[in-house]
Amino acid sequence: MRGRFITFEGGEGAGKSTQIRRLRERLEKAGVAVTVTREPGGSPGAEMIREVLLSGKAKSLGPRGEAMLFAAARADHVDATIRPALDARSWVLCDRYADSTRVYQGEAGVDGQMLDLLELAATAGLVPDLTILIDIPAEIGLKRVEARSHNPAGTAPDRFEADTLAVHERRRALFLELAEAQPERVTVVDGTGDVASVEDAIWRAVEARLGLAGHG
Ligand code: Z5A
Repeated sequence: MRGRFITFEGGEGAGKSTQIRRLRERLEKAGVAVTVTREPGGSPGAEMIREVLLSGKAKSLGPRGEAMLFAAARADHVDATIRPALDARSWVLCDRYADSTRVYQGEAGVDGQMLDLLELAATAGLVPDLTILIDIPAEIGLKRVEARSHNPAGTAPDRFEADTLAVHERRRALFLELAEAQPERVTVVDGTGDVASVEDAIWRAVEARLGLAGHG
């Protein structure tokens, strides 16, 4: 049996990376093999494209050009990392996937038909079994990212974090619209609670939606 494919979505500082680490630990304790990966990136070719995108070097290509680069990175990631892991019966936990292109590049003006074409080209039909949307007000997420950037181990804001609060709020609304349109795939988890309570909500969603029987 093939592994399960779970993606995490949400705005900056929503807690995706934190919760992926926690879910990985819980799944491994339950005897499930887990592969953690991220977008843009997750394979050697896609990590090269990540650097170009997040540094802002590709901004001059415009939203459509950036969308194409995200799609090129995703195609390599799907082929080199995600499909082989699923075929090896590993559960794949992926920090962002195609919904992020819909929201970020869609908000920036790339039209729906173009996004459909790019998604098909990049994923060749690989759709997540479950998408966890961690929802928080943009202001809270940005404060978390800001606090992290003051930490000596933290990172400076990237090309997309630097956008205005209004842009971040529109992205949040688009993520919620997407979840409402596809409730069978996307579950919304309130990300404003403490790390442990968000972790529990995600675990309940994974148990309810995917179950664990037959794995491990
Ligand atoms: N992008 C795009 O435009 N199109 C696409 O197709 C794709 C991506 C795939 C990737 O950035 C950027 O690319 C992204 C969208 C765009 N825009 N930005 N920026 P990234 O991979 O570098 O970053 P990110 O995905 O936005 O993740 P993030 O900002 O690092 O956030 P996170 O992973 O959701 O959060 P975290 O690292 O787990 O937590 C952030 C901080 O909050 C950290 O200090 C935690 O300790 C703290 N935290 C976490 N949870 C909590 C709770 N519950 N309470 C309090 N504090 C918490």
